[in-house]
Amino acid sequence: MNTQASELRSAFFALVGRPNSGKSTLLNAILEEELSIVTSVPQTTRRNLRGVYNAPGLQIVFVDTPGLHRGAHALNDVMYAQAARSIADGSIDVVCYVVDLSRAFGEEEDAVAGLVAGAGTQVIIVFNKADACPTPEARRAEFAARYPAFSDRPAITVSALDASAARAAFLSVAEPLAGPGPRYFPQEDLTDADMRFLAAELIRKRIIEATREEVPHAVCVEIISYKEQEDLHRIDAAIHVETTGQKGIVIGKQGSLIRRIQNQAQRDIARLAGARARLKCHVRVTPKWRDNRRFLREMGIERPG
Ligand SMILES: Nc1nc2c(ncn2[C@@H]2O[C@H](COP(=O)(O)OP(=O)(O)OP(=O)(O)O)[C@@H](O)[C@H]2O)c(=O)[nH]1
Ligand SMILES: [Mg+2]
Repeated sequence: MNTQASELRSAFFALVGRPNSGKSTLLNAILEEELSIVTSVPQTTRRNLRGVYNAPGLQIVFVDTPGLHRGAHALNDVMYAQAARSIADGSIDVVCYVVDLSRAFGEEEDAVAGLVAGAGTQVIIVFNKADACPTPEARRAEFAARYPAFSDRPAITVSALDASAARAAFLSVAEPLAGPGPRYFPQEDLTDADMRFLAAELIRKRIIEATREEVPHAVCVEIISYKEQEDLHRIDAAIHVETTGQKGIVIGKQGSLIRRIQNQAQRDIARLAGARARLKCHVRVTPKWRDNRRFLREMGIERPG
């Protein structure tokens, strides 16, 4: 459909909430693509990631953010600051506050609610994981009583795992909130993130899935080199962990785990790139990287602005 520039509507939406509430799952459901990595481990998303939704006459730029959580490391501070900044820096028109109905509300939810209430933007409340809550209506009533600031805000109850239903419910509330505005990104672009970042995320996702307890949080993936030769993408990646014990876990018995991670991530990258991929991973011990601000900047986790 041809649309006059004057008829275009657009908006920036941020997806915010506690870790593990389903922000990235919801983003992927809306975009109908596996753009942002999803795992069962809280604090999977570490950096703000933009994903672009296009419809005739409409563009919504979503910003998926790290779950708002106070942790012990500089990494946690950096992640928190990024998500909080996305709410407060004036670049966002609508905050989608993703609330996990399957978990009780506590101090962490209070902090998120406080930030969102003070955002000065439009707000949509997305009550997620309805399927995992025996009494979603009662939980919603509890939320309303605890956080009266949102009583007149649009709200939907969804299960982001049921992607097409969640997408439809979300878009019916979200689309009318976009005002007149330009297309910020070319219509064919799903994101402005590059293949280096997306490849590192796909590798990290496979490591998180293959390990447990502290290991997923202690892993950082660095792309050492990414070369595209015709239809072959050659990627060299360093997997940073904090201790030799963690290194042993990621490598596995006679290298069995790292080989599996490498093979799985190689397939994921090839699918995303639409090309063949050759991935080589090396595990390195970088003690206390989560408290090393320079390392966090070098890895692009902490970003200026
Ligand atoms: N049962 C159920 N699980 C869900 C739903 N939405 C997401 N999940 C699961 O919840 C977990 C976390 O989902 P994510 O999308 O990674 O959550 P997130 O809010 O992005 O988490 P962080 O990036 O860590 O802040 C994953 O295991 C998802 O499959 C839902 O509606 N119902
Ligand atoms: Mg996430």
